[in-house]
Amino acid sequence: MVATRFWLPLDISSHGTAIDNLIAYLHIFMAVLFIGWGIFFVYCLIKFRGGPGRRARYDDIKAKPSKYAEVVVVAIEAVLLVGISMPVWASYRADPPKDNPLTVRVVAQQFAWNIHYPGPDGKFGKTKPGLVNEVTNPLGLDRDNDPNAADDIVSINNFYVPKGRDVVVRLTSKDVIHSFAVPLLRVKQDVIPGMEIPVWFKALETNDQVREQLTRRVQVPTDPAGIEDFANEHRADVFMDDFGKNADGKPIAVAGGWVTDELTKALGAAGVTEIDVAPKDPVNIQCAQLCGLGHYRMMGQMQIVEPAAFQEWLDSQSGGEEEFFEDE
Ligand SMILES: [Cu+2]
Repeated sequence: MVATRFWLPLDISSHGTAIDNLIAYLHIFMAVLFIGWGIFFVYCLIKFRGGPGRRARYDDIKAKPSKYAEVVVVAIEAVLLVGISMPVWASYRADPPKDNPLTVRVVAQQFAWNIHYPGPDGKFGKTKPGLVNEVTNPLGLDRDNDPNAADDIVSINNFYVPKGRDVVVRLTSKDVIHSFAVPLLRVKQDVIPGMEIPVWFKALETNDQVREQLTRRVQVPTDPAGIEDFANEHRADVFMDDFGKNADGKPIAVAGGWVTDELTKALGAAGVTEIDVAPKDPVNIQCAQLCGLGHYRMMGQMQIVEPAAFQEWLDSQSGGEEEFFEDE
């Protein structure tokens, strides 16, 4: 809780609190160690320094207190590892959830995330490297010969999941090592070509709820020169409210719309001085391994929605070749 408030991003994951507490304990203990050893170091520099008629000492210190300090440090480290880290890791990583999880394959490539859903039959279709077409069939799904593949759904960079349900992600890569990282869900796992590695999470909030929490009030620039900078700064943001109407009765800015320089200008002209904005896609999927020249743009979005809306989205994806372009 404290950690989220001061230095970690928002936590919307069912296992997030345990991870955040662990990070906080480690930092507190490391701070204590850092200060303690720092003081001891300076003490030794002064106490054993050389001077007129005296050589600096390099040999072991035989005193008992330093030995006891070592033992205490080792004991605390053992508690951190065995008592705190390992239980968190065991409960989070040991067994995938079995209670009706949503299972999805995620295939990383330079520089995109291919999200593969099994479709209504619940079975992943076969993929063949020879069928890969980067435009129409990035996974090489064998839709013609494998009945399981016919209804599979592939989405690029847009990972739809329902709120409140366990999601098991089977991670693999088409080319190099990537890392599937979703900071808000406290998930990070290396993605290795030739291996399939499972990772799982349960999202406790939808994107709409996250956006509400990340809403911030900003000043509309009055100086026309500042408008371009303002729009640049907020290029990933949308309006959170409707803002007024212009002279002919048309709305100026509507909730959910992008913050652009035209709209900012129009708002300024209409006398609006403050607006509420929030990130359009607040839950990012990042690649956490430097995987090539385009690594920086290997960014996907989690679309966490209510279960009913998720089902609607699934139904709208017919399982064909065209649906990629809707998501782009
Ligand atoms: Cu990558």
